[in-house]
Amino acid sequence: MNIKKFVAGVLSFCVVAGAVPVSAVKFVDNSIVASAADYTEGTYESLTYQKYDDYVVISGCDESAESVDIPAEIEGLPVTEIGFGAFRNCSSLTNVTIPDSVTKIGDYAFSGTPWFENKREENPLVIVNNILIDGSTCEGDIIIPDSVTTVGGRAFYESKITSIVLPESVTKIEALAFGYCESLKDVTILNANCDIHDWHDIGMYDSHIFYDGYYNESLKPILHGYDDSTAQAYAEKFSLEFVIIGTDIVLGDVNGDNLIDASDASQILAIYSVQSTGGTPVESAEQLLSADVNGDGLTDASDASTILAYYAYVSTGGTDNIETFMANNV
Ligand SMILES: [Ca+2]
Ligand SMILES: [Ca+2]
Repeated sequence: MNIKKFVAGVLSFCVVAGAVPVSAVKFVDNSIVASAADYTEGTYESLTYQKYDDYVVISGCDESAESVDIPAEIEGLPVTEIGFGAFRNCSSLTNVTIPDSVTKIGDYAFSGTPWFENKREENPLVIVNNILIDGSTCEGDIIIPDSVTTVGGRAFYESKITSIVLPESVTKIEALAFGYCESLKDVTILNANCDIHDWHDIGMYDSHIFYDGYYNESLKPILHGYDDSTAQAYAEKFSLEFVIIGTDIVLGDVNGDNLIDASDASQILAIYSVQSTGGTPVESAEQLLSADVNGDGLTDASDASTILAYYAYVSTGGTDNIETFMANNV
């Protein structure tokens, strides 16, 4: 990632929100900030942009804009990024079209726009181009759907989530994704090579996915992941407790008895019942993962009914595994 841009973004946010003491700013090397202008600026309709050597970042928008169609290319270069807070003051913005070329969306990019608020009402996990940009209104135990490839910066900032499972599809977790989640106890990362944001090496104040240098470090979640994974290295680096999970998660076999049958369906409904009343299920992260049979991030009746359908299929001589069965029948 481009550190320089992010520093500039952090500084501008601090000025707006006054969230970090002024003394914090002195930790940032001014020579780094001063050289941030390795781009040229331009405008495209109601948008402002920054043109780098081989890509373009949307950096801002006319605050009165009501509808924006972001182009896939500007000046012949792909538009790959929407910058930190780019649309945050567009209080009339109700329509946004984002091209597939966009693979990174900065913190607070759409905060406060009607477009963003509507999306969040539809689903508290706001996902754009497979980037999870916001889950800050979520509470309790969360499983990220397996379409998501990136958990964006500050995605769950100050949320009341208590645990979260990141599927193998998640290849990147950006800065402060789980910042200041004071109820967060368990984080399971199922991609052994996940790129987990870590600023510790560059000599600035500590800032990574859970907190920055001003955080109460007694509130440390437990990381769960595979042996020899980036999650394990991360846990060691920041002195977080790490639990090694098994590598043999069997979809649908929630109780681990090597059968996929009605008892697993019952257990799924029990998990759903506990979660829907705000409780925390006793099941392990692996069990919760195997319970989300259809991989939509929810453990609910549709998973249970899929298991029952599969059980009926096997009972009448079917030999496909559950993944193949679902691919053919759902
Ligand atoms: Ca079972
Ligand atoms: Ca499900």
